[in-house]
Amino acid sequence: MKRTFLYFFTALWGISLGQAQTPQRPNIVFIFSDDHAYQAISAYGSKLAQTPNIDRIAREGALLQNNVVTNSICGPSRATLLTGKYSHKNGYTVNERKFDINQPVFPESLQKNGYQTAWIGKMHLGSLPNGFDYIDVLPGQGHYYSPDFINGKRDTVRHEGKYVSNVITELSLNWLEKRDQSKPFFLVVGHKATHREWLPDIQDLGAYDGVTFPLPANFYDAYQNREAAEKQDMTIEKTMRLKEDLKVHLDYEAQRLYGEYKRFTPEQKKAFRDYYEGKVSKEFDEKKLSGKALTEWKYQRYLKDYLATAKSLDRNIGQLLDYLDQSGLSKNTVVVYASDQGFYMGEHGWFDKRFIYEESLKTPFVIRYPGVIKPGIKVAPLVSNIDWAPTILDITGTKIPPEIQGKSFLPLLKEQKPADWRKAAYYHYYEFPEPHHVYPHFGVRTDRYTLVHFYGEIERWELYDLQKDPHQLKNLYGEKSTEKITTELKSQLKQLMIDYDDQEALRLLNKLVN
Ligand code: SGN
Ligand code: CA
Repeated sequence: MKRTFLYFFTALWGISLGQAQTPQRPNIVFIFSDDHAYQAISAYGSKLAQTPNIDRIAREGALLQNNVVTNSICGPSRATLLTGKYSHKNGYTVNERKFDINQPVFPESLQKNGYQTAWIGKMHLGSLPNGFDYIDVLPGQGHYYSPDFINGKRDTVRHEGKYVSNVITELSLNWLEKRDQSKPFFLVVGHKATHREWLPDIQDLGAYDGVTFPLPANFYDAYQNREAAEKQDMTIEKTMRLKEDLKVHLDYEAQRLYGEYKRFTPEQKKAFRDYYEGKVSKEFDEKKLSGKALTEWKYQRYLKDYLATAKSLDRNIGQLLDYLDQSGLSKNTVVVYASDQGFYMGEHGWFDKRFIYEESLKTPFVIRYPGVIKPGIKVAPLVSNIDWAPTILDITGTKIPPEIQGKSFLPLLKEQKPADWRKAAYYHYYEFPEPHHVYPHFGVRTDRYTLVHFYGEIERWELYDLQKDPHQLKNLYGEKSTEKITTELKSQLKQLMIDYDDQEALRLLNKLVN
């Protein structure tokens, strides 16, 4: 009798707990894409394309308006996700490096706290980090068609005839089905889309035919008084290749960089040929364009292919969300959608990333957490990708290791306003000269200004007032009226270097300001 009573009360207590507050230790699904610009996401106000499923996460959760990265390229950004640290601390400064697996990563803390962990899809770290019970990842950049995957046993498995985004969803759903149901989980779903060379799924070929995209306000940029911006090698006009990037008279038999076209099935090759030879190349030949008209045609083609890969990405996210709903997992699963960095969609005449300028500095980040995050909120304060690891640890009730450099932004997601929240974000980019000739630089971004110093073969400062010049066309550095703010920003920059212990940058800065 006594026992029945006890059981009854325990059960009641459990129910009321479940109703009153979200159960602890939620699952986390972290959907992590590659090079997906916020300018291409409708939840971020994009008019270029619709992304209904990413929007769904935003509508049911929070959208971060100012999520910056520490170093805007792939490998370094992924290393920051895993470590919650800057590149100079985790050692992964440039893409060519390999991630040093002898360092702590936050999924290990999750494992110790009873979580099952998995990374499926694109990882791009040059090594396989610890902290994952299950991996099934693309080697390096991976392929769009007939992709290979490396599993935990280090076996390579080719998914013949399939499109990468669909395989990633398939593998993720399989893992979710067969996982140990007695444990909460952390799953990274790493997507290859929307990375160059933008090969759409067959069903999305021509998805944006007939659409004319508006040119960004700063598409034509003379790079006046901005030497680094002038000397880069990432313009749509000069750098973007008609053949490999835009598939004009593509050589389907050539062993391209990634051997991508060798991986088509005969049907896929025919579909590509029918579309890119029969329509795109034909149009190109007929128009005989040159000068600005050619650059603008390239811009239109670039967006069409890029957004077609994003269409598949979004559709696949929808499938994953539907699965979470149908399996009953949604209510206790946090879903994040983020990209490894931002990307230029023609701003400054560019594609690619790397620069501290807005479109590659800021990355999309939306997060849904039923019962905790009020649906549809927008988070304005500066959040950094060093904050992602500690936030996930915080959400899962896992102790945040003291060496992590970021801070949990869970309070911001709960609409609290911590007085000591970051007022300025620090940035440091290294990779030079290949592949896009962007000079190394460090800088600081506040809610209103960006101050940056390019170093190496050049020594240049730039200052932007984002309120007056959101398109960053006017370098104010050295102008009389900006002396005071420049001094303030330099001291903020120095303080950030000290706080984050970037000794190499500090030495360079001290030489410049003393
Ligand atoms: C490749 C691309 C570059 C891109 C880097 C890094 N060229 O080298 O345009 O900047 O990857 O991208 S390609 O012709 O091979 O597509 S990252 O996302 O991995 O950092
Ligand atoms: Ca990337």
